[in-house]
Amino acid sequence: MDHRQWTVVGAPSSAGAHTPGIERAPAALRAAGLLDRLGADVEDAGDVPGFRWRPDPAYPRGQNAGAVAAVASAVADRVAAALVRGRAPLVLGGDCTVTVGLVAGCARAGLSPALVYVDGGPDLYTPETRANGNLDAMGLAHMLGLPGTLPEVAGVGPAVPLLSPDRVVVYGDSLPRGDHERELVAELGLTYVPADEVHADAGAAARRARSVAEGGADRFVVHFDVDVLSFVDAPLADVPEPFGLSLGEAAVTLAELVASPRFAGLSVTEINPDHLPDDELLPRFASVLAGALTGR
Ligand SMILES: [Mn+2]
Repeated sequence: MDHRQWTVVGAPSSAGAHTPGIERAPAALRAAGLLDRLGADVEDAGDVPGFRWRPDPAYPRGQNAGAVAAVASAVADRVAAALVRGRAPLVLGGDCTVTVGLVAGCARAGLSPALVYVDGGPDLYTPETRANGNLDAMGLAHMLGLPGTLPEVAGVGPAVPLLSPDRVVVYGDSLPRGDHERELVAELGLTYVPADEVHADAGAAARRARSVAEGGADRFVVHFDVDVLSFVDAPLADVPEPFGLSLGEAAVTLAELVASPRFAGLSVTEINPDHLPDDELLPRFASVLAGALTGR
């Protein structure tokens, strides 16, 4: 896997979050040594213009939608430029809506990718179902073009919707039965690999996700929200989740997905540097992540 040529794109934006903080993650990941660990041929495409969260009283149910769309569009440009040069984009968020940019960038490069959505929740809310109005809980809903989603965010790519349900794998959450998003996953017919399946055998769970993604499209991308991790084990996320995967389970998952010849790119989202308990966790995370991405 050392042959994979990564192009890092920073997206320092918390536009879709509840509060500021995660816009500082790309700089923190660079300072933690992530790029040095990504092989000899890593390239840094720099940061897109960022946005620090602020309240959006003009549209409380879909806050900062214009900024979310602008950031995603700028990410899409740099992702497309990397893909057409045969490189693998690694998008450093930023909030989860940067993945709209990853998928839209694939579309701008002429691909119709599948998406493996590794996240503590599948981000299937819409402005109608999310009172907080934080768009980072609505990214996948916008890529699927669900009713009630905002045209400026759903329309970042050349195609609307960007994704069809048969090209989506929802991976790693611990949502209880009866949960709104979990019911939507079933209703939409998305492939579902819950946390329990990963705990039982992370390699097997990842192989199932990979095989569905490989069968769904010529290429696929991966979204990795660190809130899929158990917050007590790895307190990185903007929004703490009590249940979750271990860092080791996430690493096994990412390594399996990135090893696929159909893998096209990855986003890493929702790291809040203010939540780090010490100076050790982020370098350790960067090392584990880079190991998974380079097959080491
Ligand atoms: Mn998320």
